[in-house]
Amino acid sequence: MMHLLVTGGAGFIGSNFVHYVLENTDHRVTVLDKLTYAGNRESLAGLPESRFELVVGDIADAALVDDLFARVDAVVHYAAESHNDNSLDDPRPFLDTNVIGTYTLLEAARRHDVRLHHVSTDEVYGDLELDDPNRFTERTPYNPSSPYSSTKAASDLLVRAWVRSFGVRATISNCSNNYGPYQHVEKFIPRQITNVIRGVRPKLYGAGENVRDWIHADDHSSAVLTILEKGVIGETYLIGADGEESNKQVVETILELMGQPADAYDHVTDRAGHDMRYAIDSTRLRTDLGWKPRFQDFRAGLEATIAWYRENEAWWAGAKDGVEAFYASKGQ
Ligand code: NAD
Ligand code: TDX
Repeated sequence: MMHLLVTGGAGFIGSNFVHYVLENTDHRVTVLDKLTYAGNRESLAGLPESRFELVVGDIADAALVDDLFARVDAVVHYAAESHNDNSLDDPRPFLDTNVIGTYTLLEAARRHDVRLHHVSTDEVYGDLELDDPNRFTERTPYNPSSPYSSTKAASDLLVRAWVRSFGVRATISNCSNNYGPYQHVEKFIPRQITNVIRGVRPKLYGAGENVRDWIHADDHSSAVLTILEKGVIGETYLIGADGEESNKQVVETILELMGQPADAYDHVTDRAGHDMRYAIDSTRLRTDLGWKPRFQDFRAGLEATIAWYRENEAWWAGAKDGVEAFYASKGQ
């Protein structure tokens, strides 16, 4: 049994991880989350008080972080500004949270000698051509494209430096695109599902040929737990479930599953610097640590996610109009 501090635990992937840990282990969880526009208390509603606590605060608050690190056995670091389109609009919060916030946690891990797992993204590797036979591995050079991915790359490099220079006991994972419940409506899949629920046509950036490698959030959670328990200190593990799909294919599947014509979507202004393709080779994680994904059927996973958004309109309705006003101002 461990007492885990989960940063960003009121966000999409963090909240899925907290549910996963409380359901599948005996660990206790304290969440540290600033409850930005992306954090939602409701994603953590109903969890057992004996094993779960939410602390509202900033990961860049050194005094608060110091106090929390003194109380826990390990830290799983999800907190971040996470949306590429927002980073193109206003990069500053990405530097504050993703870079300075991660630095603050690393300094506390160093002082308290606490084990830390840093959650990162495949976007640090830049993008691949559609016909490239290679996928990202732990040896792919860093080449981030956006303000978001460059701050995530910076945070990964800080973790590596704190391991090597100060002996901090840390691991890093770089995961592909997640889908599942509790994802903010600004992101691609929830935006299109909630558009269709509202009678609005899905919006595809550019030609829609860009490819993302989809993984269910529960598979990301099981991988992070595996790395926390069995990962080698200082190592990086790529997490992916062989789920490459073009954005156009995803929109067509959502439309079909929701009873709409497969071509009932609009093409809108493309994202600046839009990465073409992400693809993960997760051989190291599977071979060295024995992990494998449980959700292999993307269509079935999407169907369950559509059902979740239909059943939980109260969870997302408050954010929808503001998000759509933001996109409309960008022609998206
Ligand atoms: P999210 O935006 O849904 O959630 C981020 C959470 O962090 C929110 O609850 C927010 O309130 C909190 N937060 C933001 N700034 C904070 C601060 N300064 N102090 C404390 N809390 C703060 O993001 P997500 O999609 O759940 O992503 C979580 C992590 O996983 C991020 O580090 C992201 O880079 C990484 N990741 C995401 C994906 C994906 O597909 N979404 C894929 C790979 C990696
Ligand atoms: O309305 C849309 N239409 C559209 O075509 C939106 C919101 C997005 N897109 C495209 C852009 C991308 O090619 O869909 C793809 C997915 O977009 P996002 O959901 O914004 O995800 P992405 O930019 O790929 O980044 C995500 O995966 C990696 C997460 O947001 C990051 O936090 C993570 O690091």
